[in-house]
Amino acid sequence: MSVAAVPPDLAAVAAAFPLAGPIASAAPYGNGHINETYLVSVATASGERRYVFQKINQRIFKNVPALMENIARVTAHVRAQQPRALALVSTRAGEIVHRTAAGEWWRLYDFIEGAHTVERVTTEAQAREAARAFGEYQALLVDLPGGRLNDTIPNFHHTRSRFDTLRRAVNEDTQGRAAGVRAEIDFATAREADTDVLLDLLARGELTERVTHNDTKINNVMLDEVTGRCAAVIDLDTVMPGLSLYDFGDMVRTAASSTAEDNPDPTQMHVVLPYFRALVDGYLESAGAVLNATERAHLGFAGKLLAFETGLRFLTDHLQGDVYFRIHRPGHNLDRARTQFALVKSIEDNAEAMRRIVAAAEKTTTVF
Ligand code: ADP
Ligand code: GN1
Ligand code: MG
Repeated sequence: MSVAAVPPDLAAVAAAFPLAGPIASAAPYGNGHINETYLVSVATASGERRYVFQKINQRIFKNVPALMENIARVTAHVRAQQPRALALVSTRAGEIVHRTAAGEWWRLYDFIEGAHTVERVTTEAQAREAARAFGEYQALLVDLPGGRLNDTIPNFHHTRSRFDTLRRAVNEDTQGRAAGVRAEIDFATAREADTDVLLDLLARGELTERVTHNDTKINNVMLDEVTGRCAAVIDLDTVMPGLSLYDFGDMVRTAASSTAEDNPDPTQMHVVLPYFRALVDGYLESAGAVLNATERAHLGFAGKLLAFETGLRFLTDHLQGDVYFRIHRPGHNLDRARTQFALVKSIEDNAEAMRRIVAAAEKTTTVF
């Protein structure tokens, strides 16, 4: 899992927090594309205790205090109802995040024991539980006190603006890569109209802004080792105002897909209908009462939109020189874009079957 060496200043960062004992070990952890995550173990009189340190990516998160304020509010609210949920550990000075002399931002979470994340769904039960958990999270946040959360990345899931950014990247072509990705650019251009569908519904008042997670990748939910039930929803950097369909769509993208998002062979990517059915069932079980008819009717479309949007973002990053998503090999973002677009195509080809799945779960008419 390791992606980097332990930074030499981790011990100094750790000193800012009231750890339960001296550090016994520290190692890079997880497979995220954005932040740097470290698992730190400390020795205590009663045995080992573990923590998760994260260095927040400031290139992407421009206003870390606003982001951390969101996380502190959301974790406090959720923990009142889910004792095992993600818990921030404040610094010795009582701050929710630590700023080093060099200007880096670090935060600390208690390690959630007895649970793990998965990179791929392998059973319908897992898909159902992940969707139920994210849906429950959504439902818990309906009555979050304290007013609107901060927009930590403006227009994060504004698919029209993601499309326009791709178009600009193509025109600027700073890396001279556009000629090599004509087919992908054409694929995106042919689907431009999709980018406005949810935004138009929002403008017409048929969709409602809610507090959403906005990064409901399957590896952002921790499942209990023994029961397989959700232990905690994690990775709250993008918790902010959004559409519930973005949350559902990203689950479809990552949990109802046949292979990893970066498989270099896009022919291996397709939508997995039994997992899609499990996601619909799980999400409706917990969030069904919160969702309106338009939301429920667009569950299938949301999967296509999020795969499309994420493909647009990967393709844009490829054209711009891989400045946003961490890459592990040359062409990594292009592989990711191609494989996302293969998923879009597969969802288009399976639209009728998906419509029937939602209708069966819903017993109402769905649109796609
Ligand atoms: P990123 O934004 O880079 O994806 P995450 O917050 O998702 O970062 O953390 C990366 C990985 O670290 C997760 O997929 C999970 O496996 C692990 N992780 C994160 N927070 C915790 C925690 N509190 N307890 C246990 N594991 C965690
Ligand atoms: C990033 O941080 P991580 O790996 O959970 C990204 C998501 C993308 C995802 C694609 C803040 O998520 O929006 O969908 O990669 N997070 C941010 O794998 O941009
Ligand atoms: Mg993550």
